Amino acid sequence: MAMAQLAEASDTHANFQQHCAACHGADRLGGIGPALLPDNLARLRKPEAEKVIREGRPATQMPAFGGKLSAEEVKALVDYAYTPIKPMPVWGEKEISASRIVSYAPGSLPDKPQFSADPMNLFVVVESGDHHVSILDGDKLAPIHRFQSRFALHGGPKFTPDGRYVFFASRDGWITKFDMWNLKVIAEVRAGINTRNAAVSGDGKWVAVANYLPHSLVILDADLNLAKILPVSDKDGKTSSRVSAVYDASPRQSFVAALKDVKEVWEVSYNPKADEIPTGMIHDFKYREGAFIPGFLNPRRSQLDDYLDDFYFTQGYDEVMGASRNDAKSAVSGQVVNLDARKKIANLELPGMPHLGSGISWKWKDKAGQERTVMATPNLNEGLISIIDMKTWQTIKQIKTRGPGFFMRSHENSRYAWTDSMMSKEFKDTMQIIDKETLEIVAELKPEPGKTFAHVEFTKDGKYVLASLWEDNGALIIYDAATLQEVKRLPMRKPVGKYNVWNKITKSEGTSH
Ligand code: DHE
Repeated sequence: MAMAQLAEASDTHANFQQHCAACHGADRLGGIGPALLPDNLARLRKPEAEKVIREGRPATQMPAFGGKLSAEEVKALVDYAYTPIKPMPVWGEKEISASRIVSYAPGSLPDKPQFSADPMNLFVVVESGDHHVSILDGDKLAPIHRFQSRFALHGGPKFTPDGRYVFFASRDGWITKFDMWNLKVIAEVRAGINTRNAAVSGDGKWVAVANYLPHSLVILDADLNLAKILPVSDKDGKTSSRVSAVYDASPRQSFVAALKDVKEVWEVSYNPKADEIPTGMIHDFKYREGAFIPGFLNPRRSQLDDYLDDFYFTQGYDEVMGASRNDAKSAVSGQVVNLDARKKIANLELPGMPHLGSGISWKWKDKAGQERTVMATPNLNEGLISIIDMKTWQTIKQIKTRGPGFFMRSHENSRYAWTDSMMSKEFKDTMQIIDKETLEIVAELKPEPGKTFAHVEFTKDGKYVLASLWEDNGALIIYDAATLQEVKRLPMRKPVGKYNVWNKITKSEGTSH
């Protein structure tokens, strides 16, 4: 390498360490941000990647570097990100199993809650300011415990059906099992190098982990022993893929995974009888014509016309309403996939970049008094909430909001749905309240001008709403869900998501699953 080239390479390396390493990892293997490797960037053309560095990326924490780096420096960083790492780090059976830490052996802790609070009305609050988790008593609206978490937890923590255990996933692959009744971390394992999220099976026996790196879906048992690694690629094994997300579909006794780089959706059965059902046969325990499962913990692939980056289940878990993040400007970016027909059955009219994973549903009466189930989704790119009729798949209303938002929440006992505008510079401090009957915005809350205000969760009975003042010296601001008056503040270090045990395990229609 000539001297000039060497100097350029070392500048690029220095720029990477200064501007990129904190989020994407000093070794480019990912951290709070995704891994920057040619495989992971396959769907992004280089000029687009340069634009992302210059202008930032909507809906993420990726800032704009256009003011700090020259066009040549940006180009050099992109070339660096598209250079393969050799040898690629391996994270397979040996590495996963060796990483497992057990702090309390199964069965060694008492089988009843070691506190007086209602175990069904506890909240788990992720505080990303100092990477801690707080446990709150949802009746007294007060913390009962706080502990250090792994670095950069992301996605919803997932509970076992009895609410006793909760599993957290960190962006760098750690899965943590926490005993809610004994308030103890009991086991941990590193299931990947760069992880999206985790799901817990409806029978509480399995944990599925969706990875970006390596390209795998990892199945653990409930004690975090490795059960199976499913390498993720297309049916010919030619193109491997990151997993966008995995969710539990309890009524189907399966995990459903969305893939980022292959146009397929995967369904992995955890039905213990799955091996007894020959592939291609109609199975009797859940009769559906043409449905079959290819055995226990094996993926059943459905081929799609488009990628599925983000999705929402219908109540029966038979359909997923999904969207790709390919073309934020396209008018029709959504699809409905029936998991038994194993194909797209409808298009969804969803402009911008809908965030279906944050969708919620409720029963709504139209002008003729006819009851319908509607689904509402925020939009990461535009200030609007799309309301979709879940029978006809038509968009019945687009509600204009202050700005692009990330999350939505409601509760069966509340007439209001809450949404934020946290992706907007001007209105990130404003929460808007939608009347679920009239589909109109009826109130706005801006408790601390200029400070990010987003993500709410209701108490078990739906009487109070806990909202995040999303700042390092932030707070949970608690509102009366009916009068919308503030009732209390609990100081917190950048509280992100919060999750109520009851709402989660009963799969309340107002919260994420
Ligand atoms: Fe998330 C959930 C994907 C950026 C905070 N986010 C999820 C889930 C997915 C997802 C698939 C559902 C997981 C589940 O329920 O287990 N998130 C993505 C992205 O693709 C995106 C846009 C880009 C990325 O960086 O990966 C992204 N997410 C963010 C953020 O920048 C947020 C605001 C801050 C952070 O901590 O990283 C963020 N995501 C969250 C939260 C949830 C979440 C708080 C859980 C929501 C819930 O209430 O269940």
